[in-house]
This record gives sequence, structure tokens and C-alpha cells, in this order.
Amino acid sequence: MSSQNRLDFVRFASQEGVLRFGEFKVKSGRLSPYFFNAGLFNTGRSVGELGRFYAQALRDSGVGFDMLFGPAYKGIPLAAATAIALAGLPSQAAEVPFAFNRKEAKDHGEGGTLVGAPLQGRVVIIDDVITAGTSVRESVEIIRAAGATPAAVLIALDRMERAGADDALSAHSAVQDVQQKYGMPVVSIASLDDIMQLLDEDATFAQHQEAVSAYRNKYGILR
Ligand code: OMP
Repeated sequence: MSSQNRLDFVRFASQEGVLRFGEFKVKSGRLSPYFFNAGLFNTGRSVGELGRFYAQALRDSGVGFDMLFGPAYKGIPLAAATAIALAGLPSQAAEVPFAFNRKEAKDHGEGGTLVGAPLQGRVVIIDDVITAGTSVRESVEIIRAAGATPAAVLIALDRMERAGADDALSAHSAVQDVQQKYGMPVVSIASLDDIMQLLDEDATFAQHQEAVSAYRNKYGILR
């Protein structure tokens, strides 16, 4: 993705109320000056636009893939929206298979926990944000159990923050740990760097700049 596209994405997320500034307790227990709530892409227009950003980021990454996987629950509409957007890109094979899992196995009808296209070939996992990597780990297990290969993780926002407790910060982020552990790339539409650029360029966000910079200095991965 070009830096302009990434900036367009964080601006879009902010306009939709998905990216907010303030004080938010995140999964790690940290108090973050911003939060990205992908569940608020909740209209046909906005989720369609989101799918186009995911599709473009995946295409620009050059990652080879055969299908998409969206982990339940949040990954399900993300995988569908991205598959639709990919199918509309010029010179992309029109069929972009996708699958997702259920959280609870069904014991009637078609049964099982997997829905959609059969998991096969190189599979891209689609998610919103990686914090602890829980959802990625579960997805990798599901994909491997089906005999397919996890090829990459595609996320909306890379928060670029070091994992671990305050008194034992890791040198790496959860995203970097996922890349290292599974030997596959994590492609993001945008990152904390792009959010900081938005704050820098747009005077309406000026009051949040200091808090986000301080958070980046405290928890950000080393450059
Ligand atoms: P993992 O699947 O364990 O990596 O967790 C991802 C979680 O990150 C989601 O459940 C969200 O609640 C959370 N999250 C966001 O969605 N956006 C943020 O900006 C920050 C977090 C977070 O809690 O760190």
C-alpha cells in the first residue's frame, strides 16, 4: 500500500468512528490513547470500502494465495468483504474462495465447525488487530488440521507495540512474534505510524498528538 493509501485508510477509519482517541483499556491492560474497533464498520458502504482496502493491501503485498479464512466472529464479514473486493480487482481470478469457522460445532445438517469453501492450498487469515495472537494461533491450527497451508495474516491495523508486561517488555510486537513463530508475513493496511502521520497532518487531531507520542515512546517497537 502506498503511504497515501494508508493515510486514506486511517482517515476513513476515523470518519467511521472506528478509530477513536481518548483513553481505552486494551486487552493487555494498558491504557491506550486510541482504539480501533473494526466492529463499527457496520454498514454496506463502509464494509464495502473496508474490503477494498484489505484487497488492495493484500494485492500490493505480493503474497501468493489460493483462498481466505475469516476466524469467527469478527473475521467472517471481513473475509467475505475482502473476497468480494478481490473478485472485482482487474486481472484477479474472479473466484476467490473463502471459509470461516463456527465457535460451536454443529451436530446436524452439514455438521462440523467449518463453513464455506474447503480449506486447501495457501490460505490468508483475515483479522482486525493482533494483540496477543490468540485468534491467529487458533486459525493456524484449523488450517493445518485441514491439510492446508497458512500463507499470511492480513490485518487492518498494526499497533506496533511491544508485547509483555510493563516490567518485562519484549523487544518484539505480537505481530513480529506471529511472523517469526509461523514463518509467514503479517500484512497490515495501516499502522501506528500512519495514525501518527494523520495526527501530524490534520490540525483537528492536534490535541491527541502528545498522548499518542508518549504511548509510542513507552510501548512502541524499537525502530
Ligand atoms: P488477539 O486475537 O488475542 O490478538 O486479540 C485481538 C483483540 O484486540 C480484540 O479482541 C480486540 O478487543 C482488541 N483490540 C482491538 O480490537 N483494537 C485495538 O485498538 C486494541 C485492542 C486491544 O485490546 O489490544
